[in-house]
Amino acid sequence: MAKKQILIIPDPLLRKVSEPVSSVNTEIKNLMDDMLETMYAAPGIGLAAVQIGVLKRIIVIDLSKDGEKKNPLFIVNPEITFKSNELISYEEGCLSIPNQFAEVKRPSSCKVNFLDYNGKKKKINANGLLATCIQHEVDHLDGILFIDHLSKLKKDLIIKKTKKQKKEIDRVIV
Ligand code: GNR
Ligand code: NI
Repeated sequence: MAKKQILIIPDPLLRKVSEPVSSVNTEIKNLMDDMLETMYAAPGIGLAAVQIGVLKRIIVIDLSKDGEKKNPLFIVNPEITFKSNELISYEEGCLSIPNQFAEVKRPSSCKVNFLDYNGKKKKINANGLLATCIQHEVDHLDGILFIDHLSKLKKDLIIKKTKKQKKEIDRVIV
């Protein structure tokens, strides 16, 4: 396993649509292992392959808390088959938009068809934070970021803050 670098906005790759996986082979499993290691190290509760620069429709999620047994969820080629009319608001963050958080309203539950780590067809019925996280990650696969769900004012402010932060980091390194 290897920890990979996470792309930060405004990296243009983050705006591309990812391609479906044709077969969950060893190469894909190695990629999923790298994604999980990268997500745990960040740390984050979810990661899409595009965030490490790979345009494939793959997501890893782990909502287990510190000290609890790890509970990784590998999701390949997700298809959201149902979204509730009821919405729920969570304060979202994104590893590709470091240190910026905002409340986002999304359907409070959803149903998802996908392939698991072994390429087996699975279905889950998600609610609460899992439903939010799955939708946040599936958005990544379509080049969508949580800031796209905010007002232009909030979105532009977060983009500005992220650019300023990056400049400060670059100044320290150079
Ligand atoms: O670590 C993450 N936390 C989070 C919190 C609320 C809603 C979504 C997320 S996903 C995010 C990691 C990430 O950027 N995944 O793409
Ligand atoms: Ni994200």
